[in-house]
Amino acid sequence: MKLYRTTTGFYAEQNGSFYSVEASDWDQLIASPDVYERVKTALSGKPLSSLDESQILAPVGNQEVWAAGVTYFRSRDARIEESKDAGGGTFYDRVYNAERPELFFKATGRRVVGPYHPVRIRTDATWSVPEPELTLLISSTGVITGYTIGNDMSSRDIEGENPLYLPQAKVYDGSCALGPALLLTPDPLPRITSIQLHVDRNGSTIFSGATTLAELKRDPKLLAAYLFRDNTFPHGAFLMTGTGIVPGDDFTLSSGDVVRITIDTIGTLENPVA
Ligand code: DO4
Ligand code: MG
Repeated sequence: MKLYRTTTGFYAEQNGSFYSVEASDWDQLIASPDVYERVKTALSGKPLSSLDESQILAPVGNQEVWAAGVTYFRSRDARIEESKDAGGGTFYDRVYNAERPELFFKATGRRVVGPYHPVRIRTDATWSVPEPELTLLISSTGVITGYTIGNDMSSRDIEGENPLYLPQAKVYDGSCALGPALLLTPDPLPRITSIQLHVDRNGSTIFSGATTLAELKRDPKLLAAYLFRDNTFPHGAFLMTGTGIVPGDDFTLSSGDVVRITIDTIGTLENPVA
């Protein structure tokens, strides 16, 4: 079952039919550990004929968005390479193998864009990439209650110059896209779930890549548990789980590119680059 936040209200989707969800407060709804049961009651209502895609908003209100890093071997390799001149390389290998994951603050709701809205590259960056990431919805009680698609836009030249610049490489207006829907399920997603990234420029695909959750080194439940250690999230939280797809070193995003991220069973998140 999927849940959408739109300009006209909240909607559940089951088997291609859409139902209005009676709730007035998005934060309260998605922070609840019972969000699945609460949204399920909508399915006894009259289905709508369709949902206007242009009305879909990012599924985030007052939640903080956090991100895990170096959770795939491909990300470890890429970071070692980009930071080797700065002497940062061994840190990435060490965090890939450590018990404690890398977790960093990514965005407030204000910095997040929804489907079809532009993500941004920093004006002072020269090497920018999208990072397609399975994103967890975590209730205020620390339970994973759903999933969405995330784009952790990143400035590789800035983080490569010095790992201490990570917050500047990662956190800025339009640096994060989430959506289009929340897939609500109490079950972990299968390891065969695929994540695909396409970047189009002038109508042609200039980069495509794919991975699966089998390549994700960390258990999502453990990532959520680390995030909730000594931290409370009254509105719940989103946690991006890291990228397993990194384009080659000669690739950088340009204004006008279109980024499409597809995750099996969740959907496709599409954003132009401003
Ligand atoms: O450590 C730098 C960022 C890592 C990251 O964002 C990722 O692996 O997805
Ligand atoms: Mg990332």
